[in-house]
Amino acid sequence: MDSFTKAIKRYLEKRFGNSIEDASERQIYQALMVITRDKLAEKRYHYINKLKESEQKRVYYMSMEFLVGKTLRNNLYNLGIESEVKNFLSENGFVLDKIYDIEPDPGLGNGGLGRLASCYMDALTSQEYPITGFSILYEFGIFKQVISNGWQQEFPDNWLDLGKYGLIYRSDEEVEIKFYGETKEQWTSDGLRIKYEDYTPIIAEPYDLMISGYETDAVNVLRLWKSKASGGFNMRLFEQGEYSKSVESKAIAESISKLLYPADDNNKGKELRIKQQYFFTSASLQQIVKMHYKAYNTLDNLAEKVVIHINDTHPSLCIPELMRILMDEYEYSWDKAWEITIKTFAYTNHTIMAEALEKWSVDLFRPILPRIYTIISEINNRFCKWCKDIGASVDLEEMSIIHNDMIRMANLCIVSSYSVNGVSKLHSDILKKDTFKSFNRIYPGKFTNVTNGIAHRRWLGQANPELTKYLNELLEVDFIKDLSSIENLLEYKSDESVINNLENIKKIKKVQLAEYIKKNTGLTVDTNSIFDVQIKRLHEYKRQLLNALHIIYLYKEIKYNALKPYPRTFIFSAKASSGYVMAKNIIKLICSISEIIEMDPEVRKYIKVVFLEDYRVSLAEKIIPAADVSEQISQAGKEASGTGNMKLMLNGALTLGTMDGANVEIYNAVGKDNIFIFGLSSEEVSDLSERGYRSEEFYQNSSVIKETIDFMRTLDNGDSNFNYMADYLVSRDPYMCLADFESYLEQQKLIEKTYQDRIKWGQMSLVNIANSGIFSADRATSEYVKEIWNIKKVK
Ligand code: GL9
Repeated sequence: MDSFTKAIKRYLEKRFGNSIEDASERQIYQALMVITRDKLAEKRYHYINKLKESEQKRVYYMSMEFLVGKTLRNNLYNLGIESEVKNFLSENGFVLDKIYDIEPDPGLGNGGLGRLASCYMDALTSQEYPITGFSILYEFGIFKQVISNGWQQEFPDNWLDLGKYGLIYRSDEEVEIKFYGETKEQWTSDGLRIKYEDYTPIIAEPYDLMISGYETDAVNVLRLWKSKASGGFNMRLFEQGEYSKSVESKAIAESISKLLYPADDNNKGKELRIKQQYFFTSASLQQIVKMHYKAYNTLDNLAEKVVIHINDTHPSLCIPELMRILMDEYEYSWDKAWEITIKTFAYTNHTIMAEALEKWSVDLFRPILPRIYTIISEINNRFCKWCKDIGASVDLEEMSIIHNDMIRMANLCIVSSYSVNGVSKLHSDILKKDTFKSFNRIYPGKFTNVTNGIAHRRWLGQANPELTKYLNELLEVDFIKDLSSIENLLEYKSDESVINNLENIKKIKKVQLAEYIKKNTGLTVDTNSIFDVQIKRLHEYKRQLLNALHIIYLYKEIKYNALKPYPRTFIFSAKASSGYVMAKNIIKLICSISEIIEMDPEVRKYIKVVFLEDYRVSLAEKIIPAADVSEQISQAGKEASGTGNMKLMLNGALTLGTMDGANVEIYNAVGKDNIFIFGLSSEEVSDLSERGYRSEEFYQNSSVIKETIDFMRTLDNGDSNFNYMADYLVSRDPYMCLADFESYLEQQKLIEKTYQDRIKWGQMSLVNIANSGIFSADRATSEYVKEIWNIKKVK
């Protein structure tokens, strides 16, 4: 620790010519980032040597998205030096929390899928498993959201400005990626060779982010690739006076890693996205293979020493890329290369939403990646032939990789991986029984489940230090090390003083959030009210609209039926994909409701609506500990798992949810008396849509629905979209909000009643915290380790 503070002082002197007394907060920030990074790099040196010596198997986790969250606090916490650094800074007149605020929140992901990848990196590192993450160094992460007159606006997020201090540039490990051009077969004295001609080379530059673990010697790495033109700019054009053309190719090359696609559960086949996918998978695969060859002098044992995990289909070009490298660069035959490939890859599916299952048109794909296309096509030919040979009565319409001139990436992943898993029990069952049923028939045992998990060290330990400290003293077990031990809390279920203490901590977190709300929206919220929270991407299937409809119902009842409900604060935070018009309309609707209520003194005594802009990891860390109610109200069958549901439960919020994704497992963990469940089941949803869902019938047949929607129309003032949204609900309602409305309402009433029984609510909350152990990312990753990857800790 002494050496750490000395290093801070030295850095300030050398870098800025400043003593700590004269330093600015910005300088302190930079010093802390750099010194922490270098300390981790030094630790990694010892760790990596042990790893190399042991020659053990490693995992490479491929993901287009890693939503890492702020790194500084996490690293100081994990290194166990947070409180010393805090004291040292405060002795010198600085507040560590203010330094933390300077760090940008790296938004290298859209939502759950990206955050899951980061939770897994953290958990695996804490458990000392050898894992390396690979992704793209996006210059601009997910956009910054600003709400203006209720409408979302997007602004660029230039996170590298201040975020770069956490990265280590490894110029020694650059690689070249080939796009376009042609490949020719050429007979040489060694046999048939593939020759690449007229291709466009792009350079991938590696930047490493150190991933620390809790109380461990392990330090893993997230490697992020940045694109660069090969050889600067075109000198020939430059000399001819074509200055702008000479830099054009450079600009195109560098656009590959320019920005994160802000699409959530929706993947349009865009040229730049194919390039991003191939860019980072090719760079990563080239590096993996090279390192392996250097260590073992052969690639024959690749599958024994390496697992490549594909996080959704976005990195699926890893598969043909490995085939290409093995055949074209290391002279393996097709059969031998294929044998290695299908033992190396494992694939996780994260969604069954049709619009999210990636497909590429052959016409778009082939010119950009001609050799890769040939390989995919050959994989498909052989697969289709194999299906016919085994004589299975199989459905090639469903299974063929290339179908109607589209390449279906999930099919490629299933055919080429030894393991395919879903992310909750329900989701994995749907994959087997429905989405991929034919595959499940021909590949018995290939499909498995690993229910998602969360990094409790961040989502409890760091986000809620008050609760952590209290539980530590009470339970006398190290639940931060092993979350399953948190179940000891159950012993205190009948202890009123414990219930009271938990309630007091919740209150502290609500007061903190109320301050943030005041500062950021100007709204004053009542910290005695129920904090009812829905925070996640804005998507119709997640049904923020159902939540909004309930608020409109309450408004009507307060205004016209003298209802005096227990006070409630409805808190929303969500980004909408920039091209998703309906999602933006739902944000507008929520903001309009908020405004109308705020103008009405009669109503705002009871209910308030807060929309917090720019949802991101660091904002989630503020909202989650303060939540009483966790809204997990997706249409059943649509949310593959959800992970916010787990974070909220861990912090003592009670779930109001449908039987969807991991809600089902939360229900099983806490029992029916400690959760509020409503709505159609996923089978009922399927049946109803097969029979033909007509929302208008629900509108006509239910007086409460009719009255609520009719009332909604009266709120329209021309600038708002109440009429438009009312029409949408009555005429379309694709995710069946109206079908579930009455049962949702019933559970909302039950919540209101239960909340007023403070002991009962406190006990339910306690039971939720105590049963959250199974949702730790340590549990989830241990399942990957044992059931899928078969790797060992680095000793
Ligand atoms: C998602 C699912 O929709 C979630 O239900 C799931 O919890 C996560 C992690 O498995 O994956 N799939 C997906 O495409 N997204 C998910 O959140 N979307 C984003 O990450 C934006």
